[in-house]
Amino acid sequence: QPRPDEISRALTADEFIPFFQPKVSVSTGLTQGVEALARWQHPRHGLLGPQAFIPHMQGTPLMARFTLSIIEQALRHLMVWTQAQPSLSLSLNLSADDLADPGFIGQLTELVTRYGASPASIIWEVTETMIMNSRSMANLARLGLKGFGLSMDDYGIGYSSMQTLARSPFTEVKIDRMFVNGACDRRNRRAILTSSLDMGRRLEITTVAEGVETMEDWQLLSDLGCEVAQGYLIARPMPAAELLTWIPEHR
Ligand code: G
Ligand code: G
Ligand code: NA
Ligand code: MN
Repeated sequence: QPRPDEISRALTADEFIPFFQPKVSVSTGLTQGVEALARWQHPRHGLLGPQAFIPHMQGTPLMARFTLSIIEQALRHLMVWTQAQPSLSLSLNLSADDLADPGFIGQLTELVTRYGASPASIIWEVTETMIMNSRSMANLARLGLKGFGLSMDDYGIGYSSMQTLARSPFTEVKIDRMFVNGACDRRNRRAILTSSLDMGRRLEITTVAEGVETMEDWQLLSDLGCEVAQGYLIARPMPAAELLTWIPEHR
């Protein structure tokens, strides 16, 4: 249970860093982009995942400081990677606090511009519950108008996903790993996966499957026409330095 002053200290010490997990094309195997996933390099407890700190930042000013820090670090890495692969996209997770803050969209845009990234190369990942209020929905629309990619994350585990998807400027649907993992031998999962992919195609947005762990999952996604895949089968989230050697080997 980290205290606020402990998190604040860690922010100042730059202990929160992004790891990166590749997203690859199912038809070609080529790397399309990377998702930044935050980690805490804790001086005593080692590497900690988001569950250990994000819940303790929510509803406090620490949340915005954290988000901006992760985004800025990720953009700095992206600048280097795009020299070798200009088409590489960067997926960034937003929190509910971020999206509800009226001033935040301006700060995000300013950061992206400062690092010379084009909005089309940045994909903001949001979950359905984050846009249940009108202010967040309006901010999402503003991001869409600026030309950013927008991904509905963890699709399928929410409440009114279809309506939200159809009414919002999403460019991508990311199907939750619950419907990807082991979908080949679980009929109900496969049914939801199949219809989610069909819906994404009909809405003409990019279909992404997360949590691909086996060759069987991969083959099924390929058979079902899923466009992009992410998961341990392809690569685990890794430090930026590792990705620098991973990408050229998987281009
Ligand atoms: O890999 P994993 O344990 O890294 O991530 C768990 C969850 O934490 C993911 O569902 C993701 O949405 C969230 N997460 C990871 N990185 C970030 C981040 O930088 N900001 C926010 N708001 N959430 C993140
Ligand atoms: O943003 P989101 O909730 O989707 O974050 C993705 C989470 O899933 C991260 O915690 C990441 O480390 C994790 N993850 C990525 N690939 C796999 C996978 O193939 N299997 C499982 N179980 N988890 C994964
Ligand atoms: Na995500
Ligand atoms: Mn997800």
